[in-house]
Amino acid sequence: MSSKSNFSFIHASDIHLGSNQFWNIYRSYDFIRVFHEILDLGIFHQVDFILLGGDVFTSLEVLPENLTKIVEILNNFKSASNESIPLIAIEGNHDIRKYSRGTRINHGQSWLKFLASLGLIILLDANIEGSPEQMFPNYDFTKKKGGKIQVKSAIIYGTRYLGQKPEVYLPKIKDAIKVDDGLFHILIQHFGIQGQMENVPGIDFQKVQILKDRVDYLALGHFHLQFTIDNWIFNPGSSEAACSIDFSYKRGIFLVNVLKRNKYIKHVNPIRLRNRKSMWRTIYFNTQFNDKEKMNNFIIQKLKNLLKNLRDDLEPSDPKVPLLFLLLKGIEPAKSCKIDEKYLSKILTETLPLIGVRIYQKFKNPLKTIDKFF
Ligand SMILES: [Mn+2]
Repeated sequence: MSSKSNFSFIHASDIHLGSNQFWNIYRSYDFIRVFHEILDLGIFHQVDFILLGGDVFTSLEVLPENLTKIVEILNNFKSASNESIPLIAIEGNHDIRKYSRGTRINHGQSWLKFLASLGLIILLDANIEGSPEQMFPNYDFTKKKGGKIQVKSAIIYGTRYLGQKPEVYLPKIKDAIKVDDGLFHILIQHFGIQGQMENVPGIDFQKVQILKDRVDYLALGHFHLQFTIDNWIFNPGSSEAACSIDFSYKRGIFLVNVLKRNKYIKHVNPIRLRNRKSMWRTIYFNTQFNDKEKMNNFIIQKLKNLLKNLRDDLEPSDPKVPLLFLLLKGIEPAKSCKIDEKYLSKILTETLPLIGVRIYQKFKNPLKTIDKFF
């Protein structure tokens, strides 16, 4: 068995680099740290390549300090791996998204193109409107462009995010993928499958199945919840919790080993990443507060007690230092005692071994209840 026909790779997605989640400095670094961890895992497992299924960046707006760190990490990875582990990416909807207006702009810019121009990643994209023969040109290392690349006996095809109706392109993609070349076919796409996440639209599985005889491993990104279908479709989920709900999802990366016997056999192992710890706590107000200081002290004392087992000897950059989601329930404080979430979160973070506090107010207003009654 020649080693050329066996290979391994990591499949990650939805890294959301550049996120300034909750305007928290430690959170913004968490996304970069986890990306670093993925690259380290690539070196540790000596994989042949790493796939990034889109949403590598959270938006076009990235602070210079963060981009500097990302480029530094990629340069270090390049030398630590002796330039032997290509990072192969596609653009997701977030990579081309302008955060401040929340709308997509179609100027074709992305930080992934910038990283590709520096030779730090391989960015795949297809001539989606071209004929099947023109659709996936081989990656050109001088132009830093192309739709497919071969690594060992794997051939990786990729396109950018295809919009809300990617299924219209699937028959064309199928026709463009070569049959019977003896290679293991990977297709990277940024879309979800209908039914894998509640209330989130995706493509109908039946429509994706036309790719089945051309693609051995469909590498997806987009849905932040991890899923696999029929040992054929793989979605690792977001690598850090990119929004509040993500904290509750199963997420991570896949480490894939492919062996060539008379056909290809793949072993896909999910790996969990060292994510930021988070916790939910609830405090009930049994009386109506009308003194702000008393109320704040009540919350602090309650939390000190609820969190007394937390370690206070860790640096906040350590992901074991938690982010707290605080739910306030019970009797709504008096109008004069309105909760200043920003201030309260600040004093709680200064007092307790936490990196930040998100406050949710779910009070019952006794007066309103009576009003309704009459
Ligand atoms: Mn995403």
